Amino acid sequence: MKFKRASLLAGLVVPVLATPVLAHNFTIGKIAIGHPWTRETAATQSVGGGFLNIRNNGKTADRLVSASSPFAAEVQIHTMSMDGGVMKMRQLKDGITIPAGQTVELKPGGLHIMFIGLKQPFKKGGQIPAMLKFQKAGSVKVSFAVQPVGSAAPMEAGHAGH
Ligand SMILES: [Cu+2]
Repeated sequence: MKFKRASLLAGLVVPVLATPVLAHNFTIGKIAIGHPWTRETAATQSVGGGFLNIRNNGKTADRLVSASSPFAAEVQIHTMSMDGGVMKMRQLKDGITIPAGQTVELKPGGLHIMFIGLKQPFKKGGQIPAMLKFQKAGSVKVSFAVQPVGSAAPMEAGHAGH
């Protein structure tokens, strides 16, 4: 918080980036998942983005095919890109390929998990349980750490259409 106050005093608008509180990891077969996180949501918010790193330590490609969570009516896999200055999202119905020996990053402004129809607001410091299903490695239970809302979150505008 000290950092935020200093920024305000300087008269600058500095995005306060959400920093991981603690690293947490999950593995299933050759797939290693690093620090799934999401953002705190407002009471009126019905969607939330989920972010994580997925490493494939195997010798063949795998694919994140679907996800689910008891905290959301539906969980989709999304991509986001700029289209004429507007952030656009679309669902990746085939999921995300994780090439052999590579890491794919799901992060704000790019690939992400989309929690839709939130059953309760995501509270800062909480954990959102979810199941990620991989084509080859199978299903793995993970939890998304709820981090504070970032002041320059590009997600929110893009999610207005949900
Ligand atoms: Cu989305």
